[in-house]
Amino acid sequence: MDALEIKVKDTFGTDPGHVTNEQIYVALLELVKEEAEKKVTTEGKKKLYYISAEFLIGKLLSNNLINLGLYDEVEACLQKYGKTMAEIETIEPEPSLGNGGLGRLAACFLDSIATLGLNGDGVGLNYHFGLFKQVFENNLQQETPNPWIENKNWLTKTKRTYDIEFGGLTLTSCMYDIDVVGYMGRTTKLHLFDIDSVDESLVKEGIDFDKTDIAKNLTLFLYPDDSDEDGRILRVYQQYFMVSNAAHLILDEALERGSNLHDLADYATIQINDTHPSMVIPELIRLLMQKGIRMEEAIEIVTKTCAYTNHTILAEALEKWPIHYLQKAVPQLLPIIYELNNKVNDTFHDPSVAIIDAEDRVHMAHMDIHYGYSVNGVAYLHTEILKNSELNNFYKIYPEKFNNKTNGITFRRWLLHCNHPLADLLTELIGDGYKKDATELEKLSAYADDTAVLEKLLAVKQGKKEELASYLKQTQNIAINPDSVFDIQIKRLHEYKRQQMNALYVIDKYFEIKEGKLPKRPITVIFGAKAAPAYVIAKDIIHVILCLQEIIANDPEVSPYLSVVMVENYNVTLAEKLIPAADIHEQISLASKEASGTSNMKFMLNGAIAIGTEDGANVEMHEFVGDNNIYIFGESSDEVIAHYEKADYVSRDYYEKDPAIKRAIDFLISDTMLAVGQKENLERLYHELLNKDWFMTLPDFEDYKATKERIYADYEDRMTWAKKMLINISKAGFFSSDRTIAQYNEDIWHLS
Ligand code: NBX
Repeated sequence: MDALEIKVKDTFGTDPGHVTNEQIYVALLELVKEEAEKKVTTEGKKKLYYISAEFLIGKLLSNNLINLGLYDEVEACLQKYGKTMAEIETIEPEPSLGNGGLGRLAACFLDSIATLGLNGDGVGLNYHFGLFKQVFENNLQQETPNPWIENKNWLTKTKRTYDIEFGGLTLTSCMYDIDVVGYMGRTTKLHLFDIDSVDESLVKEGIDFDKTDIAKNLTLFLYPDDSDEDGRILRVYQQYFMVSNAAHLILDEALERGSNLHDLADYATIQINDTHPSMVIPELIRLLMQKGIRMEEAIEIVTKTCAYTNHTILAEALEKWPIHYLQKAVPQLLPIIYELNNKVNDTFHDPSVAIIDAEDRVHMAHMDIHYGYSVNGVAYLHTEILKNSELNNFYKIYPEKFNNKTNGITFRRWLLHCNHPLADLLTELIGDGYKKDATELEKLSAYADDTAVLEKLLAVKQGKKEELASYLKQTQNIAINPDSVFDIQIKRLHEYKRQQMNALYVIDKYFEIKEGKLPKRPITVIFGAKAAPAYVIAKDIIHVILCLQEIIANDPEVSPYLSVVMVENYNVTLAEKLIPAADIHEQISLASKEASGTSNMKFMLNGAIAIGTEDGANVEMHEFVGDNNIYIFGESSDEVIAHYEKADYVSRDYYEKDPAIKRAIDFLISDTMLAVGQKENLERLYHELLNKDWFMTLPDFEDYKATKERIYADYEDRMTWAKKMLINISKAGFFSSDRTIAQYNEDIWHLS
């Protein structure tokens, strides 16, 4: 009997043919948990704690089965009983415990930490509601709650609990674990802290709730709306709860393994994922002092233990907490933060590197840089910008702390799991060594001129496009033409990512088609994006895209040649369907603003071709594949930074100079748009683009348009295109998170 048959027999007393899909799901869940438990890694004196407010893990079942080497057996067994993994997978809810790239990166990193057999765990929060579920109504985004914890799930409640003190309130934590199964290797843990008193019934309409009752709402939501003060203070409570639990756990485990705490840095290293966990620094100092260590020494110990990763140069995303928030939520940290600040001021006499600024706000990143031993950016260009401009004053003080760790993705989820036909083709051509060592993908380049192989590659892509088309039809009632070019932009909605530039291009194309200039092949432009609930302009951009979708679909002159689709509730599960089906992917951020990007890597691995700016990891991709295999356009990061320094960008100049831009922007408030859209939203975006446009939509438009024409024309030479696909795949090995994690370990963590 197969493992699944045994499990179903033990649990339900029958065979898989006589139970529901839900029961099969439960049996597989148990099976995976048992198998994973056998492989837990705990070796090594030193342990890594990757603390992150987000772990966007996605569905786990198929991925875990693949990593355990059980997938094929289970799939074959299910087939015997007339079922498929695809059916079973639909039962699993997606844990959406993250916003976007930062959270998904943390999940990829855990997979690689486990796969490489490193002694390291993730630490975060057990949000009861993940990132909101997006629904579209009247071409507008609405947010609804997104629960994911059902009776049977991946969480295992442990016995570990701590009393966490806040100003005037003590809450008892409990720790849940999720097994992180590495590829053919070992298992590590994701520890998610929670409290028992959370009250899900606080959520009544939409995603609003009473933000003041901390004992009932502490872990209710990921990133509760922070457009008001109560929401922001709740975030401070959440962050402190996360890091205080982490600090207790770290000290306890170090003591258990023989540390005397003076030597903590030999037993623990902490990676602070952006500034959300930064309070771990003062908290650890506080706890060490409680254990009798003098402050000076406690500061030294912690500085040798903590390392910080920066994910953004956007000023508004760098956390600065008003002191009075901390005073309210975590008064016990203030004496320590004041002391850390005084030491900095006494040494450097430079307000630009102070921890507390003149407006009494605590700069979390500044604390990390002074009191951590490593500061890293997430792609070459990003780290250079940190060193040479954004954090230059810090770089001058601590050049030795700064290092780059270009992001990576796990090839298990983003190839083996999401694209079986491609993985099979690769295995047929170059063997399966690439599954363990991604650099072996290079071997593929031997087939760059092999027409039979190129034909097969195109066939795999076509199959995935057809799959996506039927999936979207079934799940969202969206019809797309699998014989059109799939041109995809999926990522959080933000002005710097410039979805609005893509939308203006769509409008331009719409006019061209109306004028009789028809594309050689129909084009399907696909978007997937959630906008932060309080980010008004981002929601207006979604509105415009949805309006365009409706207008074009209902225009018989245009719809045979162009369609626009915005998928609803873009998440990891949808990404796994969209990425393998893409022909072209859009990485069109304003140069200097996208720290790295990681969807670019996923698309590349799946044989899609990028149109992009020289930004984030695009720069490295460009170097790897060369000019012929990527479409780069637009101003450089130096040019963009110069615009900001000189404040010389005037969007209206572009509007007046370029008739295509004028026509596209005017269309936003045309009768055609107003017939399907909301006046308020459309006019607001129109004025924003004309009068402000902080993220510079217009300077690159002309070059973008010309580059799009080139890419669509090149697509028609199918063999040359297939060669580009093959070269992209063959050069993707560098972007494996196994490489990234090996570098973190080599340069920062030093785990055995
Ligand atoms: O982190 C993203 C960057 O924008 C990407 O360029 C990068 O590839 C990725 C991984 O390094 N940052 C990100 O996702 N940030 C957040 O989601 C975020 C969430 C809350 C917050 C600030 C940032 N307060």
